[in-house]
Amino acid sequence: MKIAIISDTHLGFSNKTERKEEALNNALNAFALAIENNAELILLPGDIFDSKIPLIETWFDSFELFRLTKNAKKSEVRILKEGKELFFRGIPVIAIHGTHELRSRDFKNPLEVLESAGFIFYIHANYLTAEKDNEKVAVHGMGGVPEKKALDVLKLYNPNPIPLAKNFLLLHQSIKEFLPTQDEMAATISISNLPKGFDLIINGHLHWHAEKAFDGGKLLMPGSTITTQMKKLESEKQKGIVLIDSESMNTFFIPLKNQRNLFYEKISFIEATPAQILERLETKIDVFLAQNRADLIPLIRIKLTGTLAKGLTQSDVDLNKVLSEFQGKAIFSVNKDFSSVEFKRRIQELRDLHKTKKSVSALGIEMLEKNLSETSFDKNFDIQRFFELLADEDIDKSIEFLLEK
Ligand SMILES: [Mn+2]
Repeated sequence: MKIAIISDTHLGFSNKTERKEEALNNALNAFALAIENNAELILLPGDIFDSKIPLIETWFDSFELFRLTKNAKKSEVRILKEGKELFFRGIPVIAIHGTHELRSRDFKNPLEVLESAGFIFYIHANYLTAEKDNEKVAVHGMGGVPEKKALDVLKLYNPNPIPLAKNFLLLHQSIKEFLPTQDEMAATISISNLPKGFDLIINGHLHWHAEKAFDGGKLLMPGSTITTQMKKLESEKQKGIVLIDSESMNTFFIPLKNQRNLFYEKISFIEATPAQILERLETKIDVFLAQNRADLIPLIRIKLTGTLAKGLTQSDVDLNKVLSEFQGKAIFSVNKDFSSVEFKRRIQELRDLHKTKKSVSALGIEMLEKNLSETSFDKNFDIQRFFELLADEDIDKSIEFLLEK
């Protein structure tokens, strides 16, 4: 049986921006690839929609998308639930909801609506079987739940592979090993928590393509069909669909045609001036634009970090000067996160203060000395005398002394 897996199409994503057509276009491309490659069953591990209450326009898009499968040549696969055959037209689609479509039990989620319209089979904490000739594939699934509760829900669901079939499990959660930070809010499920005995565990949610064999199973993340968060990992991998031959269990990744490129770069500076920063930024953007091979303008994400030259703050770096030059040539996400030298030095001074047992006035003179060394006052300036005048609160005389210099 030829099975196509398409994840995280996020219909309705960015629907107020210039990217408003991208989610549908990429999803149409993905479904067309599945049909071209003779998929007999399509699996969707969540986040078909970007929102749990899609706009009418997004519903309209989704109907256009699912008409592709409905009007395709009738698949020879039979879909059964508890031994009873279910009706469908064209190619059957089995889906779980993602975290974007999660609604409480009192409300219908968008996948239940799609199912009611005859476009998909929706599963949550149950399974369906797909059968053809002597082959049987059981598709189990657990829709996306808040990460904090994910491990508990998975344990409660406790899916069991059924005998004499290939067993697939659809999930839509974070998995600790794929995240950069160990955070309870971000993930509770580890690879070791994944149920055993499944031929393939298919996880949506994480938007980059990855496959990993583990003790007792194999994990497949098809990745999304659209870049939503401009993550570094996503800039290194293409968007596409995964095809599986359930007999051999071989998987093939097929990239989407004409997908938008994402370029990602982190640039750090040391005591930089705004001019230096803007020049580097401009050069980098030029390099990225030259690398773009797609017909669509690329996404460019640049993170600027490090320290600024003395006396400067973040607001002195005006990125708009450069970004407006490139208007219409890319979609930018550029952010600056500079810490000032000034702040770092103060912290260092406080640390030093802790270590030494110098008198307050000795420290005061040192600090004044340091500050003055960064100004145009010459070396002959009598710091000691100036400090004592200040310490004596003799402001008039202090100013007089400064003006003399
Ligand atoms: Mn998603």
